[in-house]
Amino acid sequence: MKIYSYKDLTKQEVEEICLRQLEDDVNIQERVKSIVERVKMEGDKALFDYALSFDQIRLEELFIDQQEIMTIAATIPAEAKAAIDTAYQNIKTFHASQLLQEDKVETMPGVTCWRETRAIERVGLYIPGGTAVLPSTFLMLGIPAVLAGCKEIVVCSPPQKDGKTNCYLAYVATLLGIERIYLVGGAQAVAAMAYGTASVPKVDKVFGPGNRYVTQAKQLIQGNTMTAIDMPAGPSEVLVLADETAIPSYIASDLLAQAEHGIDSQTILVATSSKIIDETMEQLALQLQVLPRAAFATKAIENSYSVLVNDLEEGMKFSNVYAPEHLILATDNCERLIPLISNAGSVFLGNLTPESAGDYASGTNHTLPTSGYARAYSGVSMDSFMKKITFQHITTQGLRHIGNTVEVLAAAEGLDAHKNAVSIRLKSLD
Ligand code: HSO
Ligand code: ZN
Repeated sequence: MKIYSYKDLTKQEVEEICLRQLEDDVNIQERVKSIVERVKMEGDKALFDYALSFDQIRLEELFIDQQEIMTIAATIPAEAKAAIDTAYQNIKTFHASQLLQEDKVETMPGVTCWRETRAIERVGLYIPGGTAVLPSTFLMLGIPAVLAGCKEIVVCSPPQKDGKTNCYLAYVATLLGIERIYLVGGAQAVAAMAYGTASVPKVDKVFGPGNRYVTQAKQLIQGNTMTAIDMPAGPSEVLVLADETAIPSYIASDLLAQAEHGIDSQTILVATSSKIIDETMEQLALQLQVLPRAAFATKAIENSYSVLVNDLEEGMKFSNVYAPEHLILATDNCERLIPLISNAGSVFLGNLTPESAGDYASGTNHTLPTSGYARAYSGVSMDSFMKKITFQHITTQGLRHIGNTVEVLAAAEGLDAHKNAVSIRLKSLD
């Protein structure tokens, strides 16, 4: 892992090392375009064909139904069932707490404005199933979708080797009351949910992480259909900010937890002491030896780096330019740094708060902005599954108060019909 010294970096160099590299994009774009186009034109037929060519499965049907889901869910080991139950409760509690009703506001006497939330009616959840199947992602997307009251929740996940889904996803589906899982993966799943096919219903918004094909497909359908997406997603990443009180073996474990996601994951260590960096590298090598996914993690670590900073303020400056998906503050008195954070997806405070806790079970959502998008985007929350509709009501007294202001502004813009919509009413009041 490369080590930079912050004081030797120019502003431009800092920006350069904070850029996430996405190679191959033109290539992927072309391939995704043709997949999306084929799904749009041929619907189910394209999905059956892609299941055969990409997943090597000859599917009889594009989904498994409630009966099958229940049969598969029943095979879940007791320990995993209990863990999913605990995670489910915590995620539900945290997300339910976001459902606050805003007050009505009287901006002038007789002029009342307010907002009401309505669920997005049809949402599509993409649950990856490539190098790792992620029931945790099903919880993170399914719980807020159900709590928000989305009427139709379409779930797509690639088929397993047996042409079905696994017991963890099936069990989560039973908890959420989801009666069908579509066995469709990759860019074709995103296209199917955006355009709709004979089997897969069209949705209003597509959620979920995925590989570069899925990400590209989401971006494509966002531009070409009326379907929205949760956020542009890229490879997962973590930035650990550490001072002398940090524990190198813990830091190494957090870096590796991120690195094992995939070869393009990024793990950044920003530290105030080169001793901590050196000791973390030793721990990294040790822990890597016994990791089953060492091949992914090693590649990811090669793409990553450390930055030596003078103090934590300098470290926070770097972190805000990087805008990490996950920020771990492995520092003494870390609460004091909270006001300095301006860009991050989700923050983990102190030595005993690993990112894994948030990935699975503490309650916060793990669908977060990557690749620097944390500068402008938030992670998935209840808001992601709802729209806010504004309302207003004006009484006689209200119209008398606000009428002239509107008339004058409309005249200033040369929009007489606008002015008249007020004048005609004011006259009838006299
Ligand atoms: N770290 C991933 C989420 C995840 N981790 C799922 C394990 N399973 C992106 O936030
Ligand atoms: Zn993770």
